[in-house]
Amino acid sequence: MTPTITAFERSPDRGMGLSRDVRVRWALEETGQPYDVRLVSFAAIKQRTHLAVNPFGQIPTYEEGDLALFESGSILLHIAEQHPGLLSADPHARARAITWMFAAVGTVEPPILDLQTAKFIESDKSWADERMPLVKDRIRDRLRQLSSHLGDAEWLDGAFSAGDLMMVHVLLRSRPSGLLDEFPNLSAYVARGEARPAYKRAFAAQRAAFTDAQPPGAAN
Ligand code: GTB
Repeated sequence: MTPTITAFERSPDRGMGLSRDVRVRWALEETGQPYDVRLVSFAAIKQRTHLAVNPFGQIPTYEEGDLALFESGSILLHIAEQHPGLLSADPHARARAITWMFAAVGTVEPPILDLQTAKFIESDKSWADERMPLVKDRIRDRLRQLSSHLGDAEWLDGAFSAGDLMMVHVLLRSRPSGLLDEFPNLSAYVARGEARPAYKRAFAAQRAAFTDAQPPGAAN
């Protein structure tokens, strides 16, 4: 059965590929799975129909027959477990790839999200400017550790896996701040992810959804 995912009809990132439906689209593209997309508004995700699928009122969600999932990590793991291409058949390599998925969402993503909060939600606070260097340094700490682990390797643990997919997408969100560029091997790692045909298809699909939703000439 073809799954249906949700994505914003007008993504706040203006189609730059940063919204979390992109990691799900990318996983479906890597594994060659067709999918449908239900585009939703900010208002709609706070209403009962959507809350029945994601009690936190967020995208992405994933519906397949009578299975309804939320949390991009859980959706990605489900896809990777159902279809070959993102997890090794070797049990240890598989477990390590899942570890990297958790590391991406649980260890690397939180400080990157904190910078968004600092910039867009807390910027009017009296202490905002004073706190900003700390927020950025916490991201740098994680990027430095990851950079040191990756070294000259192509991917985090041998062949490209669901762990790389999640990590690349998490790191993309640190690029607009300029922090990713401070670590050339991580920039190159992200660029390798973006160069994958499956990523390009996922990016193009979310970009098209954004531009289709805009009045002519509004998107750039
Ligand atoms: N832990 C959940 C998961 O991984 O699925 C987090 C899901 C989440 O935060 N979803 C966001 C959402 O629905 C959209 S992706 N937010 C609405 C709300 O919470 O009310 C987050 C996002 C938003 C904006 C940008 N951007 O502008 O760059 C990037 C990503």
